[in-house]
Amino acid sequence: MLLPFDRRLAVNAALLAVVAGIAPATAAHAAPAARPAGTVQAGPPAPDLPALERALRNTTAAGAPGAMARFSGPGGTRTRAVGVRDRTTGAAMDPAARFRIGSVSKTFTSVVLLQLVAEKKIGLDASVNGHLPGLLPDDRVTVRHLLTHRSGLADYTNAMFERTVPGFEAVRNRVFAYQDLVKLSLAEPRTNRPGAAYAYSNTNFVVLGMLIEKATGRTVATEYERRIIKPLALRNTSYVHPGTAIRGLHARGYLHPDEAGAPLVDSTEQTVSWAQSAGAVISGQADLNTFTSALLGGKLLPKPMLDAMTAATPTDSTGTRSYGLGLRRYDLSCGTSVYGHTGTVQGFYTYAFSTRDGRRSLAAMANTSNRGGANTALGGTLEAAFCGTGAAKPAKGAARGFAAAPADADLPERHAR
Ligand code: HEL
Repeated sequence: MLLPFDRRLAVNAALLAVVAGIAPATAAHAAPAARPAGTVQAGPPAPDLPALERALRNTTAAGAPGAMARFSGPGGTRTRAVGVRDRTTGAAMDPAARFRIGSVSKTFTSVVLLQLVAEKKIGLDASVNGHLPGLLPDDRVTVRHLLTHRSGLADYTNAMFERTVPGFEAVRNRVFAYQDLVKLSLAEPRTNRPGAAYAYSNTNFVVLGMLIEKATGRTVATEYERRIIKPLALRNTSYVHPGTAIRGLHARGYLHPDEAGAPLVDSTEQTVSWAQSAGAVISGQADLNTFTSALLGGKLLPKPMLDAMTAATPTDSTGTRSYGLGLRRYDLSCGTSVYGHTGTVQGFYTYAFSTRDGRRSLAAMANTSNRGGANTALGGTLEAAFCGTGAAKPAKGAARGFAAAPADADLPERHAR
C-alpha cells in the first residue's frame, strides 16, 4: 500500500483486476477450501432483481424522473434503470450515465486523509489547529472529530438551504474559498463540545479538505486523482469545481421545490462550491462499485486505517445506522452490514455501499432531491441487492424502502423531506 505512486499504480491495477473479476483472487479473496461431498455451499444471497426493480419503480412513483442501480458480486454484475435521465429529450435513464454523488465524496476525502495519517503527515488525534493554526476557536477539535462528525462545528448549509430553491439559486454559480465556508459555520454557535455527540455537518469535511491541501501542498482534486481515481482507473469520476457542467453521458438532475405542485427545477449545472471536499465529486455507478469494493477489500488503505474507518457508532435510535470515519454502516434486515455513503445534492440522490469484504457492492441513483419519499424508496435497493429474497418484508402500511428503518433516519428534519 502506501508505496511510491508508480508502484502503487501497478499494484492497484493488479488488485483492481481481481475486484473486477478478470484475474484470479489473491489471499484476501481466496476460493474456499473444497467442501465435503453432499454439503450445500452457504454463499451470499443472490440479489433479488424483481425487488430491485420494484424499489426503482417506487422511486419514480415517489417523484423521481428516473432511477437506476448497479449490483456487482461473485455472480457478476446486474444493472436496472427506469424512467428518464432527461425530461426535455425524454432520453431513458442509462446505467452508464454520470451524476453528482454529493456526500459520497466524503468517503473519497476520508480515504485521502487516512492515507496521509498512515504516511504520518497528519495525526488522527491531533488538534486541527496544530495543523491549521488559529483556524478554529477551540484547540480541542481533533481530526478524528471531523471525520466522525463530532466536532460541534455547525453545518452552514442548514441556513443556506433553509428555503430550497432560493437557497440553491443563490449559490449555484458562486465560488467560495474554503475559508468562506468555515467562516459561515463559525458565525453560528457550536452544536456541542468537541467529541460530545454526533451531529452531521458539511463543515467537518470542508476543514478536512483544507487539511489535505495543507499537508500535501496540492489541491484536493489532485489528491483524489493521484490516490484514488488513477489507481482504480475510475474513468467516469472527477472532482469538478468550480466548473458547472457534467461532461459526457450524464443524467440531468431535478430539484423538487418546497411548494407543493411547483414545477421541478433543472439543477444539473452548478459549481457545488458550497460543498467542495464535502460533496463535489461526479461519478458513475460502475466507478462507485469499483471504489467501494476496492476500499472495503483493503486496496486503498492499510488494515489499521480501514479498521478505524469501519469502526462505526450508532447514529439513530434503531441502532441500525452507524457512522465511522467518513463512512456509514447500515445493518440490513437479513443481518448483513454494508458500508459506504449516501449523497444528496440538488437533483441527485445516491447510495454507494459494499459488504465488509468488498465482494458485493451496490450503487443506486435517482435524478431528483428534496423528495424524502423518493430517497427512502431508493434505499430499498440495498435490501433487494444484499439480502436477496431473504429481506424482511415491510409491515403493511409502512413506507416502502428500508424494512428496518428509513434511509434518512439519522438526518435532521431539513434533509429528511
Ligand atoms: S445532507 C445528507 C447527505 N449529505 C449532506 C450533503 C450530502 N448534502 C447537503 O448538505 C445538501 C443539502 C441540501 C439538499 C437539498 C436537496 O434536497 O436537494 N435540500 C434542501 O435544500 C432542503 N431545504 C445528510 C442527506 C448524506 O446522505 O450524507 O450529500
